[in-house]
Amino acid sequence: MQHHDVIVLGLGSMGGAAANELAARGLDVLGLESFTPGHDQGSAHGGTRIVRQSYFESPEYVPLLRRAYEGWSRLEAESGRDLLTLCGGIYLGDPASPTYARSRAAAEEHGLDHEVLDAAEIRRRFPTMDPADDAMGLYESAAGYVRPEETVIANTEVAARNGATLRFGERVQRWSATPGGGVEVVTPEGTYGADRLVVTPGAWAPQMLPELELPLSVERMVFYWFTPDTDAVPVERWSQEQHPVYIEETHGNGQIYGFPMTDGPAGGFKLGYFHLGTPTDPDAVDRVVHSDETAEMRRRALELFPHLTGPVVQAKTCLYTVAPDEHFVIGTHPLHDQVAIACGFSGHGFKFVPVVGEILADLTTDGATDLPIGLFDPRRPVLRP
Ligand code: PYC
Repeated sequence: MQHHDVIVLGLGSMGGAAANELAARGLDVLGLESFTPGHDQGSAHGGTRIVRQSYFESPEYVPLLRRAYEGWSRLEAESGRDLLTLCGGIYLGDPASPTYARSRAAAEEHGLDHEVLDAAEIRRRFPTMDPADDAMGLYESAAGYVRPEETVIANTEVAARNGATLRFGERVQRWSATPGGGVEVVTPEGTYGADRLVVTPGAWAPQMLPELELPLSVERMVFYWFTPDTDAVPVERWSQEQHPVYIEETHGNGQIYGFPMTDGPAGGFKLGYFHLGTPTDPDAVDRVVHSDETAEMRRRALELFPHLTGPVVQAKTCLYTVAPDEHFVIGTHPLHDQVAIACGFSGHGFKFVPVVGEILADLTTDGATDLPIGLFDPRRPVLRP
């Protein structure tokens, strides 16, 4: 049986980053992945993911975001790939909405560069948008987007260059802790041994960590690319040179998010609901986007973007793995010290990819990390069965 220092189970966004970081630290890494690098069956596809720092989910994420931004620059340099674009971001809604109010609180608490805009100023700066008269926006220039497929490919390429053995198209059937304190992993191709294991299963977390009975909800989400009316608002006002990423909710109308046109007019203007997914089985997802879903998305999008009236260019499904408190699940496995786990990213994890790689490498090599991960404790009460 082959034996490695560490096996990484799942080479998507977080597993790819962990494999990269562990290989860079000189460990003998085996990575196992069911699909191909940059595949579209999980949670790391669709061309763009938001990066932002004024974090309404909790100000506790901000130090990790600062660290992640350093990691994004490092990964770009190591891989030679263009991953991160800072086109600015705005989080808007009625004054009491968490999207606006908590983003502002996080920015103020951490001294992040930001501007507060009222509805008239939002309309003047971003004429694609027609927010409610009482809306307020928190604008930050240090926001934008990253390229998810390219990121996964970048991490796996750099990991392989640093000596990691990466096996794609090989689905893990089961893993177990061995009496000697190591682990064994079984796939249809063989059985592999290692001193340590990193479990980064994405939407397959309930299958790969059944012993923890984590109350995670795997959800089908949809994102859409619509064509704007560029006679009403000129094309350059929709493009990433002049348009920020955005998240909006006003008087409980359902939080939406999206991006400027990042790939020219033919690529469309991408948006989706942040939440409101439907529970699914990751191996039996309805990948068809139905006309009633598209009509509902259009209805909601028009509330903020009255000129988003052209045809749908594309629509795609994607998976979220949602924890009850929507905070990540990262730490040492509660039953096995030699196993580190990361899952439950609840639809907002991608921007953290480089720092999650570091955390998982710390947990693997030292059994602990100096990075602040208390919020993500796999033993926290809300995760208990
Ligand atoms: O993390 O900013 C985010 C995000 C928006 C929609 C889904 N995730």
